[in-house]
Amino acid sequence: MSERVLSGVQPTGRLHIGNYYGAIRQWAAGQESGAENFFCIVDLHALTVPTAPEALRESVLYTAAAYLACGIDPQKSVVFRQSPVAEHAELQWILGCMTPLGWLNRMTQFKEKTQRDKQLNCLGLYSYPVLMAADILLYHATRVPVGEDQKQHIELARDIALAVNGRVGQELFTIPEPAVAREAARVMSLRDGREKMSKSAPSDYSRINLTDSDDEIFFKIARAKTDSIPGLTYDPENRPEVANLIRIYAAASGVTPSQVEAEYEGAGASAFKHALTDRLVADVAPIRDGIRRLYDDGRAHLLAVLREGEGKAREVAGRTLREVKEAVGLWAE
Ligand code: AQP
Repeated sequence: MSERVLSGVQPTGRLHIGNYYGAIRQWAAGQESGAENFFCIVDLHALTVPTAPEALRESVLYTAAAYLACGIDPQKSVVFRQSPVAEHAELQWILGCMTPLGWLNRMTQFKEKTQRDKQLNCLGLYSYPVLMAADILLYHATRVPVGEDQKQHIELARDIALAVNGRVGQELFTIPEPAVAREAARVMSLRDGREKMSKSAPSDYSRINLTDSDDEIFFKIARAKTDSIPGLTYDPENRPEVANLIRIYAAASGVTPSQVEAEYEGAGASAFKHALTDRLVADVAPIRDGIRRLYDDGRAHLLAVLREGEGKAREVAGRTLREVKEAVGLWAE
């Protein structure tokens, strides 16, 4: 079978440069590789945190606009919502019955999210990685391009696939490989270099959104936390905020952190921040304009793209689910 790529974003708010450099930019570039591509808007996952119904529906459309504005081409990739393809939820149940609790107890994202917000203690958040395994295994994905924070979940999907294959005595599921972007594997907050840049962080100054204006990007980078050590040195351990800015610059320019360090060694923090702002504006401005155009004027077009994608996704997912039901002893028809 040819290579098949699957990935997704939770429609939980405005996308930021971590989502772009860490995940979506890889998806767009990979469209030319000859692989089959499935890009999902994982709206069932978004229900794991409290969300107003109208805001969630809007966020789904906004995320679809962002995918297209970032270069995902519906002629080359299947773009779809998770919830209309009911096979995701159905396979999740079957996989959940075969996933030891100990495996889920190791998941760091659940621990981090529930520690940060004590209200978040629902079963859905706990079993989130099993739904994610279903998302991936339904499509026999060979490669899953994600940020580093999701790598542990892909490893769990691999473990579940191997365990189920062993249990039913056949190669029911393809074993997926994670693909993590190098410099942008983990883009950190602009306020705290030890925290991941995140859509749901309370301060908008912690992230660069894909819809930020040029002025907002300028002010956010100008106010981004650094330290009092003179000069620009790449030292992630002792200078996490400066190292983060260097890595963002490297990701935006396609160079390594040491090349950035060499280029700006003698420059002051403000000259480096100006150069970084220019790089970010060059990447974000066309995406921002595309999102605005598609989201404001193209809602019918976005829904048509999603519905067409859902038709294609259902064909593949339906076939896999029938095979799984057969293998585990359920009536497949
Ligand atoms: N800071 C990041 N650096 C690199 N990659 C990142 N990703 C997310 N944040 C960063 C990658 O983007 C894809 C979509 O992520 P998601 O929205 O489904 O969920 P998330 O990982 O939980 O992202 P956020 O922004 O932190 O969202 P909230 O605040 O809603 O939880 C994934 O491939 C992810 O790795």
